Amino acid sequence: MTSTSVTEGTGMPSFSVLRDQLWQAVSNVDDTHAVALVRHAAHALAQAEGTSPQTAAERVLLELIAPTQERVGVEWAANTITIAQEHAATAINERCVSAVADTAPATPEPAKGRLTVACVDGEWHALPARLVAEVLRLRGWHVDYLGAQVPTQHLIAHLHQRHSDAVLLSSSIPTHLPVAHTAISSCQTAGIPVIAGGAAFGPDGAYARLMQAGWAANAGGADALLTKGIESPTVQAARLVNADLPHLEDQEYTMVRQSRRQLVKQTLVDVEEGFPVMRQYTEYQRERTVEDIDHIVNYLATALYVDDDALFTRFITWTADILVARGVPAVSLLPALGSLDRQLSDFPRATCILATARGALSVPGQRA
Ligand code: B12
Repeated sequence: MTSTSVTEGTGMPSFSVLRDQLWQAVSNVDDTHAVALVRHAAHALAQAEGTSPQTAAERVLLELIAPTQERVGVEWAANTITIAQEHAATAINERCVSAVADTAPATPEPAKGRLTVACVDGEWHALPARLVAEVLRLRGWHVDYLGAQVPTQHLIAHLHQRHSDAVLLSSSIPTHLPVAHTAISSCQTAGIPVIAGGAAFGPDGAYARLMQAGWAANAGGADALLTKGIESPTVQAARLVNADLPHLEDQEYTMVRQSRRQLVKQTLVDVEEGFPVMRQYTEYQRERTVEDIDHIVNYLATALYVDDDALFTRFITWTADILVARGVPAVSLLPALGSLDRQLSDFPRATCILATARGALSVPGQRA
């Protein structure tokens, strides 16, 4: 990683050492140490390299805090930290973001333009959006940061009230894509350009393009796009989101969404039949199982929405890895997938998506 060598010879520890130190601090729930460390890193980097406080702050946000936050996810997935530790670490990283942002003065006027950064409705992952907002602010934009789960109608009202030049929408969880699509088309209908970002939109932003939105992998990419000038959509009568997705005509998405409860219920019955031991589950274990099945149905519906079996397969293999890390064999997902396959036998796209995921789970020697 180039960042490691950049600090060489400056008397500053390398970014990889700093990342380890920050990880130690957040995993020990030592917020005082974590905040002091990132603040010191921002000051020391600006001095050592003679860069502006804004550039140094951006690098600390993206090369120190963001990877540490990603590691939180990796360690949780590997079952090496608890959910409580994950929450504590995230809270500390949020404090670190504020501390680093405060090391660089506010945007000198006039700003490059006025932006709104928000998470789509239902989306709790605010930290990725916060990082984007802070970096754009450091790069000279005036940014209104609205945080987690912003209902679309309130977002639109805000954009009008504040005369935003563009809106940046963040989503981490793919099951929010249908809602994100509505938000994108509503903003565009109001004449405001949209840049979408975050893991939900797919590895290369394919789902953002499907929804006719701009896309950037990170804040730097968004800055470049905005500076170049993204096309302002012509104000038009409410754009029907279905026009972007002709495959929705087959109604498979709508039917799966509408019968979601029944699908979850029947899948639970079928899985219990296959695993009588489940009848001895505690109330808590049963609730978690229902929740897991509900996630599976929800991801299946989302894969139908964007017409991409890879979305569902990524979710199933991710779930399998989580289960394996907790001592549960990945094949335990197969009965649920089999039950859904039987219940949805009249739906060709759904059965095809399920078959691809089952194939990915059944690769011999893997995840069993
Ligand atoms: C912290 C965290 C939470 C916190 C969020 C708190 C907060 N204030 O943000 C809480 C506990 C609330 C949470 C909840 C859940 N989470 Co969570 N969470 C995470 C975790 C560990 C970190 C997220 C993060 O901050 N990442 C760090 C940032 C830097 O990375 P990033 O997302 O890639 O963002 C960068 C770019 O994508 C880009 N970007 C992002 N947005 C935008 C927008 C624009 C416009 C642009 C241009 C760029 C851009 O720039 C960012 C900065 O460089 C991730 C693991 C991970 N690896 O990300 C899981 C993760 C995202 N969560 C996950 C899950 C499953 C959930 C829950 C469903 C759990 C549950 N069963 O309830 C819920 C969902 C809640 C909801 N409705 O949204 C899964 C998702 C898996 C999947 N395949 O869908 C992950 C991947 C966990 C894992 N390791 O597997 N979570």
